[in-house]
Amino acid sequence: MNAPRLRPAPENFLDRDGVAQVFAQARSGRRDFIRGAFAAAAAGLALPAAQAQNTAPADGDPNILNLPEHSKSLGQPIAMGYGKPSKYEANVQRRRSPGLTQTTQASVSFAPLQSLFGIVTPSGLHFERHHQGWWDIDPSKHRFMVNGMVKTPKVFTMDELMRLPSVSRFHFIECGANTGMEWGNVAVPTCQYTHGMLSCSEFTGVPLITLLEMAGADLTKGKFVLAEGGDGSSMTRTIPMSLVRSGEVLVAYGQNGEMLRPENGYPLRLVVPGVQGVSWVKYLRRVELGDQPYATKDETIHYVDLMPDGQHRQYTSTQECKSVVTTPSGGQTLLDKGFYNVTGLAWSGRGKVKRVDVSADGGRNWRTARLESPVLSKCLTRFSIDWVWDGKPAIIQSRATDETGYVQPGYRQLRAVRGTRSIYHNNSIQSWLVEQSGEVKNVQVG
Ligand SMILES: Nc1nc2c(c(=O)[nH]1)N[C@H]1C(S)=C(S)[C@@H](COP(=O)(O)O)O[C@H]1N2
Ligand SMILES: [Mo]
Repeated sequence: MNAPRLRPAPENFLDRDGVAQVFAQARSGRRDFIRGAFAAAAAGLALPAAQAQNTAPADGDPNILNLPEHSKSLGQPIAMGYGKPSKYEANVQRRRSPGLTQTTQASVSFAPLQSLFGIVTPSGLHFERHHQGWWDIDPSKHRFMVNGMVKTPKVFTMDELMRLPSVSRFHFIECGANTGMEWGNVAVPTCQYTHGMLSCSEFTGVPLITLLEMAGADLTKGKFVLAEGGDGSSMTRTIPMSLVRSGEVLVAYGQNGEMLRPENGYPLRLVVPGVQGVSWVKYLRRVELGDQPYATKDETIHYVDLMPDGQHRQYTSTQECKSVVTTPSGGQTLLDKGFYNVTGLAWSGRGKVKRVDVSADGGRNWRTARLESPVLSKCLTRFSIDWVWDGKPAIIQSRATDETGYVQPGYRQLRAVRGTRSIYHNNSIQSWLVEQSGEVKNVQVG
């Protein structure tokens, strides 16, 4: 049995020009554009770090006793301060796609899902979506207000919030526009770009219901809250009280054991499990209790779904059940036939993932994958399955089912209902073509 060997996408896999070219070609509707991007990228292929470092002598080698430097002499002094990843991991980066937005402040950086293990996204690799740039706000000056249908409107300092009973929970956050470039046809080459507006963290904070109760909220008449951010984008979203009342919605300051990162909303953000990222208002400064939806710009002009009949659907906030194989995925190369651990992520905005099936023949046959623990509600779930590649072309897919019994649709099924001109809530089955050469490409089937 061969050890699994994968060549990661090299650092310069998609340079600025490469990506611009991919998007330009995608817009012009060409279906074979990915080939060009891959050829361009292949020119920059570097020897992977792990291979370059592999200087271990073979059996019988007369140099067998030549120990490497790190086994013979003193190592580095303690690192102290805030730790950093190995220099050999320098290609594991968030990446921006220049084709998507015109300015760096109103933009997205995608998480490198293909390089991650387990379910937690390291905070420094969490995807970013800013409508008007990020801020590093002085927590001693930050205030959070609760008003509207409450007896006593309240203004909290960070110190006051952090004295209250807190909870810590693992949840995914997915931008509603994740996979949004792929509605009409294949548009981007890697899993980072198809699915990387997705991350998962342990969030720590105070349930919003606690703060509403402290302000004497009218919980019989109050049906919705408005959440408002402190940045210049005037990010405002309506959240139904049914979610708030369950205790799931958090006013969070912690992420993966430390304070939120500035780009993720430091010092305070809303956590709305299962709901698209835009409702997770960052730099949270106010929540107002009301009796009807607020119909803000971010839920009437933006974040609506264009249906095939030309009408727009509003308030489609839940992220339906979805999954993606992260290894092997677009941009990677299988070096050899033989054994591989096929692995990926599954999630549902409606609860726990119940099952993931994997196909290696474009959906004709399916096998049920292993779900790695923990399997948590509204959280990423890691799945994996054994696969022996026979060296022939193969199409790898994953199909998730959640605890409500909902099954992730394929493109034919999804487009029959949603058409091809939407942006948001594309939860189709993803297909990766493994070519005879071992190169893996983004394709769409069924
Ligand atoms: N204040 C504020 N909150 C915001 C945004 C923003 O631009 N400003 N972007 C929203 C969108 S569209 C998404 S997808 C998520 C992204 O969160 P992240 O940057 O932590 O990944 O934040 C949401 N909250
Ligand atoms: Mo978003």
